[in-house]
Amino acid sequence: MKDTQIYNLVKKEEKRQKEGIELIPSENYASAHVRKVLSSYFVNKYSEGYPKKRYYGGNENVDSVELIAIDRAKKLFKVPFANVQPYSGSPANLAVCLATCRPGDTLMGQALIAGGHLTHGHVVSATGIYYKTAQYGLKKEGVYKKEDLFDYKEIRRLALEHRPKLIWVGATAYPLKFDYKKFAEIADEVGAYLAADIAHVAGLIAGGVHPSPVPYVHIVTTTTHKTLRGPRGAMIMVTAKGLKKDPALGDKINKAVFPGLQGGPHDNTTAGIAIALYEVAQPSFKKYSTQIVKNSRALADALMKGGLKLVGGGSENHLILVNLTTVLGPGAGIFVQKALDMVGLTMNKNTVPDETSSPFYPSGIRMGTPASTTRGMKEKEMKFIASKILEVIELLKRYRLPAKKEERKEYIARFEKEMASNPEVKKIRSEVKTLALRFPIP
Ligand code: DSN
Repeated sequence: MKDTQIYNLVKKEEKRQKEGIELIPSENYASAHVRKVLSSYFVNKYSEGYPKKRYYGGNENVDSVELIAIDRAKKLFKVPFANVQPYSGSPANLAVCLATCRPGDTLMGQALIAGGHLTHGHVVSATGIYYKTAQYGLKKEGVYKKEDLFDYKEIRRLALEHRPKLIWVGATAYPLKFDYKKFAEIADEVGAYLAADIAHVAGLIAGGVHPSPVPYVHIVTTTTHKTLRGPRGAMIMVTAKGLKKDPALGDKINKAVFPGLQGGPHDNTTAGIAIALYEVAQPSFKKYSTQIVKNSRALADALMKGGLKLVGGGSENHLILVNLTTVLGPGAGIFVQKALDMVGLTMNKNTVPDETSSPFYPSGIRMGTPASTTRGMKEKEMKFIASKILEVIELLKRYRLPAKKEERKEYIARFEKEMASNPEVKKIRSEVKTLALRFPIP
């Protein structure tokens, strides 16, 4: 029996990934070993509980796998406690809230519109529904300069006013390094737990090219599939500072993950996490993470030379956030995302800190270099990619997002039709494909 419908889609997705260049900064290619273990016999097992304390039998091999994954996480990030069971980043963050706050307590995080994550207390997330939240943004002025974009005076003022139990530091769209010490000073002053969500930069931290929050924060969460190049999953770690503040914090995290929030862990994913952490600990990963940052800087520099305005005045990590307003008007992210998709350059539309449009029609695009660097691309290829992005943007200069909402759907459909038959788009598509095929995916 063969389900040809799904099989054909798998083949199509393989072709899409091979022939295009992935620039979404939160995506990457897991190694062949990681992908293989995801379809191993561990996929069949139930193992609620924790190693040596399971509810069902037959878990002797699962226990060993999970203990190895925990041990590797602890060694890699230099922490005394790790839980590797969260299904992904959002449940991991909710588990942290569950472990540290009671429903109705206040937590604080970076606003989504300013580059933060939904699970740091946005109103539509469970973290903003079951908890009161205070959200901080970036500085009002100077966010296009290469200097720390946080307004610590304002964050401190908010913390003193709202007295949160938990403060989040970490973002999904922030192109510079974090100063975790400054956040710790504020959290310590108000007696809050400080949790660093390092999902985007975990691989850079492990590779030594981004500062580690571990000396300053109590809790660290990360997904395992972004710069860590593992399977889709997550980890929650507690630092020595966290255990000093609350010796039961590890137990509270464990209880929040299971039985608080989840059922049986995905043991095949746990095995994939263990393999990914082994790969991250190899010397070649340091070279990889160093190259991610070099590539991001090269791509950012070439885009700025081409006249684009970048949040943070460039990139210090793996990520670039472009404000398109000056070249294409407000709300132009959708045109750029769609047109670049057509030429095989995948990235996402994103809000910018001084957004004048809306989250669905934002004025920015977000891109990054983890996936292309995994394929072996270097600065030369980044310059080429930047030149193709600039060529596509040039083609878009005659389009503007209609101010009237009811006109947008039709306008965008016409734009897509015109782009699809544009010979220049076809030419760029073929150039991108030629480059992509020179750099195989794992
Ligand atoms: N979806 C992830 C990202 O793209 O940054 C965050 O959850």
